[in-house]
Amino acid sequence: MEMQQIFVTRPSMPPYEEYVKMIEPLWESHILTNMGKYHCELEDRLKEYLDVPQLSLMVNGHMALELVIQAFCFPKDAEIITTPFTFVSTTHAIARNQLKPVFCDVKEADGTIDENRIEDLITCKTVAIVPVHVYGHVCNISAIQRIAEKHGLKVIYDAAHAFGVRYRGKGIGCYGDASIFSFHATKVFNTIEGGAVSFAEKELYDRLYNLKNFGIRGEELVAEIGTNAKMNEFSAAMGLCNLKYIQTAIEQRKRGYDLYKRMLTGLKGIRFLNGSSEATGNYGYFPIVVEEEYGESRDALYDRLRKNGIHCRKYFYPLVCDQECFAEQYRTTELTVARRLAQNILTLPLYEGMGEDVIERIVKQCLRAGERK
Ligand code: T4K
Repeated sequence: MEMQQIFVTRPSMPPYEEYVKMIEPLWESHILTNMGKYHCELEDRLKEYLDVPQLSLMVNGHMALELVIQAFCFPKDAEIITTPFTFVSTTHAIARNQLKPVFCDVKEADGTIDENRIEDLITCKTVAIVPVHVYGHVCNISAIQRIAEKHGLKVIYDAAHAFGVRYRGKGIGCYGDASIFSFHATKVFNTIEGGAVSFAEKELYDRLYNLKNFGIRGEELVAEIGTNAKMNEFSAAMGLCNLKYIQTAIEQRKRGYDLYKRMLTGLKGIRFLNGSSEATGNYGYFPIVVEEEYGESRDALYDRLRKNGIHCRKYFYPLVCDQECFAEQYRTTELTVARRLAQNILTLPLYEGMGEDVIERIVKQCLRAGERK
């Protein structure tokens, strides 16, 4: 019998009939995009679910970040302090705005930006901080806010991984000047491709609207130079269907996450990253750190799992600053922890509806190399 292949994630999908029923009216209306009915409905529903004051829906998480950075109109060549331990999109969004990323080290415990190292990197050119709630782990929001206020900087959170996370009783998108979310197929909540920006300042809504719709304000009026980053009706319909099941999706992920933790706890050389105790989790990822005492390198474990049909990911290796497109282009900073983490990190498969037997199969492979403490 052929071995079942397991991938790092598997998109959540609503019941087929529900989606088909949802998209059927599109054959009547023929309105397929450009802020249609489902687009507006999803924008409202997400504002409510994410518990944020303002929200603008986008075609994907990347454009959400690229456009919100653009919306703040920072001077060209200004510097933005960010993390190298992220998906390349975070840095691309900064660089594509002709701004300079300055990479700050991260923390061993959760992989988020090390707030104690930010101030040393601030120069007269610094305009903003773009931290990432990596794996849905919440950054040290109060410390970052204090630094930003002291130096007059904007804070734009890359919350691509943090859908539905609540911190100190509020939606995660309420913090900082803005946050972006990703609704990509591989995320906790998906619209196939999609994303959003959340923010407090009302005026930002019009600005983002212009940027995502060519700056069009009327049939004969283009008010500014924008691009096209609108979400279409098929994606919005997928979002409306998936949103109905989000609670179950997160609960199922939590069950998988807890089972992994129970079964791997005590395995020599395997360390977990922990999110803040003041935040709720969305269990989007299950990263482990493979340390020396494990007796096998992260890469060897990755290869062995792969040979056994288990396709993990080294999220996030190599560090973004070491990628060919960025290497040696920006100011060098000390990134000891980030380098070590990137070298040892492995994200194990986790998704909605993942069977216990699948997790047991993965854990069995991990146990083969490690020794119980
Ligand atoms: N900021 C951060 C911190 C991010 O992590 C991301 C995206 C962004 C910003 C930008 O948001 P978006 O513009 O993407 O909305 C994946 C995702 O494509 C990406 O969304 C995500 N982060 C990143 C962490 O992971 P890849 O290159 O690893 O994806 P891929 O296609 O190799 O998929 C991984 C596995 O998932 C596959 O082995 C199989 C499975 N899969 C994938 C897709 C696309 C499926 O089963 N079905 C599918 O449709 O980047």
